Formats: sequence, structure tokens, C-alpha cells
Amino acid sequence: MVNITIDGQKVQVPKNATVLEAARSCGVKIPSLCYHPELRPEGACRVCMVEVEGARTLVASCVYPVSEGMVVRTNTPAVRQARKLVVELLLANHPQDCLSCQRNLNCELQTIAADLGIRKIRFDGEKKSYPLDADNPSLVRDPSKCILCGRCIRACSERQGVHVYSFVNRGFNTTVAPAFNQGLHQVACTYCGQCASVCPTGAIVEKDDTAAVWQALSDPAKHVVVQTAPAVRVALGEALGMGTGSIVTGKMVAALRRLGFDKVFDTDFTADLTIMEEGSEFLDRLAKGGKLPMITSCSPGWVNFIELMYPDLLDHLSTAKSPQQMFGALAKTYYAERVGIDPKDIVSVSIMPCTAKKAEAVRPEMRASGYQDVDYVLTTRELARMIREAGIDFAGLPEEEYDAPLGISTGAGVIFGATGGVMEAALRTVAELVTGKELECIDFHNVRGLTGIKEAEVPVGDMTVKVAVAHTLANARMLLDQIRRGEADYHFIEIMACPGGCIGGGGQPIPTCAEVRQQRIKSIYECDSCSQFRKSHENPAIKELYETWLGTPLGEKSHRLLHTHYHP
Ligand code: HC1
Repeated sequence: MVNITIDGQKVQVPKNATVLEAARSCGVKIPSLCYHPELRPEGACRVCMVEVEGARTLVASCVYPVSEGMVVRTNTPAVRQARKLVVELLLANHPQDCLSCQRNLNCELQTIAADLGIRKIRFDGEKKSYPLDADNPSLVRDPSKCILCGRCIRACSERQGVHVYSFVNRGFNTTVAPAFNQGLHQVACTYCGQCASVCPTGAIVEKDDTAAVWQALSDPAKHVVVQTAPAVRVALGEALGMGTGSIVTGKMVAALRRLGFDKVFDTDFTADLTIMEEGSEFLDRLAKGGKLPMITSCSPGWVNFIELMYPDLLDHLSTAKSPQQMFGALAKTYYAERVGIDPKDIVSVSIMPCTAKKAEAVRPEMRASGYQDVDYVLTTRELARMIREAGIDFAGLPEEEYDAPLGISTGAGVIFGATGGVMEAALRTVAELVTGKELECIDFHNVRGLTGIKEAEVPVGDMTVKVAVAHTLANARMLLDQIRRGEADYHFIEIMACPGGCIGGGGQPIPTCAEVRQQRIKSIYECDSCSQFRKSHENPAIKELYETWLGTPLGEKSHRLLHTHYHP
């Protein structure tokens, strides 16, 4: 520890801290833009400048290390003036369209400008203007709104190991873009949306599909059904004024009914179905000497990643479709038959914490029903906007139940939303299917938590199953490299593209940081422990589905509707 003085306050701080970290740890707020607590500091924007006694100039506190006896002043006339100047210069070259920007009221540049009391932009010069990059199903880039903080570059390279973005050009023409200024659809983008999640402004946002969904909801000829992903229920409330990680399942169901959806179903139902199919596939591979380790396939950012970067390992992926796509296939077949509605009149909408799900829904092979199985995918943020637009008092809504049968699910389904959850859900079912005996303990704590790569050895009948769980694509890369080198002696691996799993997805409310993820995960396991059924194979609606319509896991109908293939 070292002793320093910040604004007259004597404090002890870790000796490897930066001035910014030290100040924040003792409650002194220094504004910043390029700084992000989970990314390497860069010192690019200079908004966090402070005075350090003895230094020749103001210093960028996010990259300036503390030292014994240091005296820091964060609130002097020179500091305030310099910060204002930096922000005014950014605003001078920024579109003045805050009122209609997707990030209005959730924009760090806007907040800092307000906090600094900027009422007038003194400079009026040339403004950069670039075309939108919107030729992909998931994300829209507007380089005109980019403030060159580089957070997307660092998230894509450090967190995801994908390296899509870099600074291009020089001087006033500098911008952030994929190589050769190509569109995201032309490069190895996985559409995970982590760039949008860390962008402080509206320069990278999810593609907004709300208009199409409003249109469907107002069309009396359409029967509009909706499914909600596991991770949305513990995050949506944050975008509607509720506390971090609030469990809002019942209010969300009520809000969706008030928006006009004809049936409100749960992706957790098909998460249970995924376990039945994927668990059976795993046991089949074990019995028949199939390709191991088998790797989960429900996270579409992860599937895009392996297709783009490790096509030689595609036969490790489970052929089971994601729960979103299993739901889509059933909505326009099983459900359509049950209620006697022509599938052409069904509009199937999903609410996801994920931007890559938008791209997954439009993959050409995701038309098992003969129609596009999932018509529209909305992120958690888009749903929050629709709820606000409709004037719904979300916090004041009653708790309502999902519709049956596609809304009946188990705790195993809901934990899909947290890293390790798919593995835990699979183990609960696989172990009982193999032994025919009830597990004494169904909580697999060694696959839970935010460690980047987790490993566990689990007894299943006479054998010990070795599993691994990774979240973020950078961690996925490490496991895939091990497989390529022949050093991965695992039987089963779960990989989720986003940090913390879907609770940290690229479509979740902003900000999503470590403490937020932790809280959402806690809530996910709370949902699990409060569930009436906690194992997928005990879901009564899944049992009925197999008994009355689907046949057996891995059967002919399952293969046609619920399994898929991948593209090198
Ligand atoms: Fe996910 Fe999944 S858990 S991928 O993270 O398998 O997005 O929540 O819906 O499909 O169920 C996301 C979440 C989600 C699917 C499920």
C-alpha cells in the first residue's frame, strides 16, 4: 500500500493502482470515457485529467500510477477547464441528434457533458460523416458517433480474441472500423455484441427490430407468440428503473401480454428440450465412440466463432439446435397443430439478451417448419424500449404466469442463462438417465462462477465424466487450441460467447460490468432453487411432448426439427 492525498483527503491505496482507481476507491468521482474497468487502460480521451503535484502537465489519471506521498487534485479550475475543452471538442465533431439517438439517456458522453455543465459548444468546424454499417442482421455501426475511445477494439480483442476492429486512417480522418473499412458482414465478426455493450455512445448498437414487431402486433390476421430467454428475466428490470439483477419474470410476462402478444412462452421450455436432445447425443457419442469432447452449440456467437476460426473442429459441436431455434421450430409445427392455426399466420418473436441471436434466426437452415422459424429477435434493451413506449408502469405490474404448454419449464432450463448452467443442467439429466437413480445433490457448484475456464470430474454411473466450461471467446480459443494439440481429455465442454454467459450478453442493459453479472447470476440460481421442477427430464410438458408428438430424443422427428449442421 502507499499513502497519497487526494483533494486534501489522506488515503492508503494499493501500490499498483492508478490515480483513477485510487480516487474511485475513496469515493472521488473522476469522469472518464475511454476507461473501462474490465479493459486495458489506454489514456486516449484525456477526460480523466487531474493535477499531480510535481508533474509538468495535467495527467490522464486512468494510466498514471500512484506513488508514495503523491498529492492529487481532481477539482481545480485548470482541471475543470481542460475536461470541458476535451468534451466540447468531442461534441463539436459529434452529430447533435441526442433526442433521436438509440442511446439517448443512456450515453456516457451525454452524461459527462451534462455533469460538466456544458451548455454551449464554442467550436463549429468541419464534422466527420460516414455511412452506416448496417448490412448484417445484428448490429449497426455509425462511425459518425464514434469518439475514438477504442473500447470496442479492446473488448473485441482482449475479451473475445476476435480482433475485428482497429483504428484506421490518421488525424481528423481517424475512425474505428474493420480492416479496409469493410462492413461487419464482410469480416470475421461473430455478432456477439460485446462492442455495443462497452460503447459509451450510439456508435455501435443492436439492429432495432421493434417496428416490425409493433406491426405484427397490430395485424389482426396474425397470431403473435413470444418466447423469453433465461437471462432476460434477471436483467430487464434494470432498464426499467429496478435494481440490478431484479427477478422480474412475472412482470415481464404481464408486460408482454399488455403489449399485445397472443401467447407468452418461455425459452426455458426448449432449454429443457435441448438437454433431452443434447444429453442423449452425448450418451450416444460415449456409447458409440463418437467425436469427443462434445461441445455445446446453443450460443450463436460461439457457433459463429468456431465456424469462422476453427472449422476443422466443427464435428465436436453438438448437432442440437439452440433453445431459441427449437422453440421456433415447435411454434410453427407442434403448437400450430395443437391450436389449429396455419403456421403462415403465426409470428414467432423471441426476447434475447443477445445480438447474435438475430443472425441465428435468419440462417437459411433455420426453417424446419417450412417458414422462418423465429421471425423477429428483440434484445432485452429493445423490449425495455417497447415497454416504455407503451407507457406501461413496469414496476407496478402484477406477476403473471407463462402460457402452457410451451411456458412450462424447470430450474435446469433457467440456469442456461449463466456460465456453467448448460453443463449443470445436462449433468443433472445425464447422471440420472444413466443410473436410473435420483441424484443426492443436483447443485454442481464446481461449474458455477465467473472463473474463465472451469473444470470438473463428475461420476456418472461407472465412469468419471471430465467436463470443462468456458465463457468469452478468448477463453474458448484456449480450449480449442488444446483440442487441436490433442491435449484436451474432456468428454463434454460448455462454451458461451459472452462474459458470465447470456446474463452478460451483448443485448443486455448497459452497463453490464462484473458486479452486475455477479448479481444477475445470483438471481438466476435463485430462480432455479425456487422452481417446482429442477431437472429437464422431469418437466411434465416435455414428457407430454415426447409421448404425444415427438417420439424419442434423437428420433426421426427430433432430427428433422431440432438438430442442425454447421458451415465451415
Ligand atoms: Fe441464452 Fe440459450 S441460454 S443462448 O445464453 O441456450 O441468448 O438467456 O436464450 O437459445 O435457453 C441467449 C440466454 C438463450 C438459447 C436458452
